[in-house]
Amino acid sequence: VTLERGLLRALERDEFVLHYQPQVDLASGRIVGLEALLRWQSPELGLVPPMQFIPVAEESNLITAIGTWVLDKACATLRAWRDAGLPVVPVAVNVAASQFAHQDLEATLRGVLEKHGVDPALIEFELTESLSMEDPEASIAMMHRLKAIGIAMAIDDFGTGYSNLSYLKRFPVDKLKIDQSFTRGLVNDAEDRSIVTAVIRLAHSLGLRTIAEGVETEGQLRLLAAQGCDEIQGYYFSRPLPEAGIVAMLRDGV
Ligand code: G
Ligand code: G
Ligand code: MN
Ligand code: NA
Repeated sequence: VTLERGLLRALERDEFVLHYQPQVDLASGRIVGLEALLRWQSPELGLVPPMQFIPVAEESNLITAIGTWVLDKACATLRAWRDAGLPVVPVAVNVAASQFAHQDLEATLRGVLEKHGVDPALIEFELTESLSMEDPEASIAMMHRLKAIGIAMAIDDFGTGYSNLSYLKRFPVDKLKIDQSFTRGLVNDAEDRSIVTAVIRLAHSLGLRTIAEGVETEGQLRLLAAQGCDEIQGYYFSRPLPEAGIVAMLRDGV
């Protein structure tokens, strides 16, 4: 079967799962968010990472249905955690370009939040710069409509797309995610360090929070803390984990 057919069946047979990676506040050391990361548990192929199927889903029109599944699952999980008395934190979901271009996204988001009775402030959308730049005016209008619902918004992989700063000023976003390619070079590459420093200053001067992705070492963490980066995400603290692992962390109040 083709991958596309497999993805359709995966939706029908409920073969997708969400893993969650903690986002940690550098000042308090506490988990202040989770990024939801999609995996496909295929009976034939095993655990398929998103890099192998998201592009296929984007090319077909399956990404909209998959994106809705992700949002629904994240909200259902947040509701279940709240009902279990766990201290919940906001969940960030990745939004694909074609999903974002879809006018139904606003209604889908409203519907899913209402269905599960989830506070909109507990959902964050991660958008890439390139997504936002495909049709900047339409993107800005959509961002404002989504913000009006009450969710948070972050620019993912910041610094790797078109960094059009005049648009960045107009995006109603809350957070910049420093791409892991810059984090990787922090300790040994003076230029990566300069870029990270500049991005943190830029973000703060625009009133935005910063999170560094792909933090793997204590050295990277120390440099980020010294530069005033707000949050970190990466293997240094935790890999993306299945729901049970995250529940244990939330319960222990990490
Ligand atoms: O989870 P991983 O570690 O492998 O993620 C790889 C890529 O897949 C990242 O660029 C991430 O943004 C993307 N990705 C993960 N989950 C989702 C999702 O639910 N929707 C979309 N559109 N992309 C996702
Ligand atoms: O593009 P996006 O930022 O949404 O995707 C995050 C990707 O980065 C996922 O594939 C996730 O598994 C991966 N990731 C998360 N933390 C680390 C890390 O510390 N090191 C590396 N190399 N990858 C990471
Ligand atoms: Mn992301
Ligand atoms: Na990223």
